[in-house]
Formats: sequence, C-alpha cells, structure tokens
Amino acid sequence: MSEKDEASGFITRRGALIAGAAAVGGVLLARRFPRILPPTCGNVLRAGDSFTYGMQRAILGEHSLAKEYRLEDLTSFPATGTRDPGIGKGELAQPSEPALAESYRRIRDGAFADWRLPIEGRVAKPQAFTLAELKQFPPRTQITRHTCEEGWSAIGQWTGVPLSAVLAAAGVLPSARFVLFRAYDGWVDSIDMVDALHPQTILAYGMNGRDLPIPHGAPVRLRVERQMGYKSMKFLRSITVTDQFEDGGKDGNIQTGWAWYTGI
Ligand SMILES: Nc1nc2c(c(=O)[nH]1)N[C@H]1C(S)=C(S)[C@@H](COP(=O)(O)O)O[C@H]1N2
Ligand SMILES: [Mo]
Repeated sequence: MSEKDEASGFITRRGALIAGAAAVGGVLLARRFPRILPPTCGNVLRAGDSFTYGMQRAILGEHSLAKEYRLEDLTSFPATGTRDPGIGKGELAQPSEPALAESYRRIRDGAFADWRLPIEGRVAKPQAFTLAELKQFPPRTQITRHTCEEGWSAIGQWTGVPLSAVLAAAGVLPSARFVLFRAYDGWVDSIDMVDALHPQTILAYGMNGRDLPIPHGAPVRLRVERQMGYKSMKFLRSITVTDQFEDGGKDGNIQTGWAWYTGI
C-alpha cells in the first residue's frame, strides 16, 4: 500500500467514525426535538437540512403561509426537469424506466381518464382517486413564487386540493410521520406531516386558470410552497404515508446530492 493509499484509508476510517457518531447523535437529537430537527439530522451529507428546517420551524409557526401574489404578478414560467415522462427524464431526456414511461404514455394519450392516485401506507382507508374525484374536494387556488435551485424563480397560479383534505379522507393513522411521493419519471421524495398538513400544500391539477400542462407535471403535481421548487413533484403516481423516514433509496434526493429539506 502506498503512502497515499494509507492516508486516504485513514481519512476514510476517521470520516466514517465521525459520520457514525454524528449520525447516532443526530438521531437522538432529532427524536428529542422533532419540531426543530429534521429526520436527516446527523447525516453528514445532509448537514444543510438541519439549518433550514430548524430556522423555519423555530422562527416561523407551523402554519405560517408563504407569500401569495396577485394575478398581475404572474410571470412567464419555464418547464424544467422532466417535461414528459413518456419521452424521457430530465433536461437530457434520459429514458425513464421503460414500464413507467409506457404507462405514462398510455394514461396521457387517454387524456388522463385512466390515471389513478393511490394513497396507501399508514391510513385507515387505502384508496385510489381519479382526477374527477380529486376535483370534487373544495379547491384551493394560490399565486406563489417558485424558486429553483438552478437560480431562477417564477410566479404562477396553482389550483388543486389541499393534501390535508385527501389525507383526512384516507384516514391518516396517528403513527403517520412522513408522506412519500412517487412520480412517473421515477422521482421519489417525502415531506413530513407539518408540511403535508400545511394549508398551502396542494395536489395541483390547474395552472394559471387552465388544466396543468404536461411539461408542468400533468395531470397532478405537488406544490410545497415553503421549500425549494424541486420538492414540488410533477407527474404524481402514488402517495404513501409512512411512520419511518424513507429517502427513496437509489432514486432519493440524497443520491443525487440534493437536500431533503430546503426551506425558503
Ligand atoms: N417528477 C419530477 N418532478 C419535478 C422535477 C422533475 O424533473 N421530475 N423537477 C423539479 C424541479 S428541479 C423544478 S424547478 C420544478 C420545475 O417545475 P416546472 O417544470 O413546472 O417549472 O419541478 C420539480 N419537480
Ligand atoms: Mo429546480
């Protein structure tokens, strides 16, 4: 073994020890202060989460609203990331998982009549909603600013059903702690119950007064207004209520290097 290898081996072992200690400490701290520490606390790759989560949760109330704008404030709104899961994933249009892409093409070509949104996990009444059923809930419309990690922001008007209403209909169990979302382009992400029950967290099927366009996530996308734009998942495929933190494995944000919690 060369000197260099030994050095990097040492750093790796030492790094692993520090990361391990931080992880254990973090988990204990997060259990003790669940309102101000995120479930990722202690994960060295997600150190930023604790800062934004703690700041927001300590300074703002749980239900403080993100600023809402007027119709005159609407701006042009680019569609970024995946624009059509039936064609490909992300800016480079890498192929989505073939089976997912195929099922998205099928429901998209049928004008989303066959789209269903299953809600399962820690709920008393697991069920699947059609688009028409979601539209029967009392709607909420909000004009908000979307902030992308790439450095642009845009103001759009969103109409949809508050996630809290859909969760209530499914009978969320007291053990619920997170809500996990999956999309037709393979994205997996979660939010905690404070964000899930927040009045501005909606399942949006309308944008700027029209049906949600395909590049913006049709038929239904999430809007999570107190976090960065990438938490607002497009092309929703399923919702799972969990009692454990789940980061989505190889498809989750940590693998792509993005923070789980990004308060704005
Ligand atoms: N399923 C899915 N959701 C997604 C993305 C994506 O690529 N796939 N991109 C995210 C990012 S980084 C941003 S900025 C917004 C973009 O939304 P828009 O296309 O309506 O502007 O969607 C977010 N939600
Ligand atoms: Mo983004």
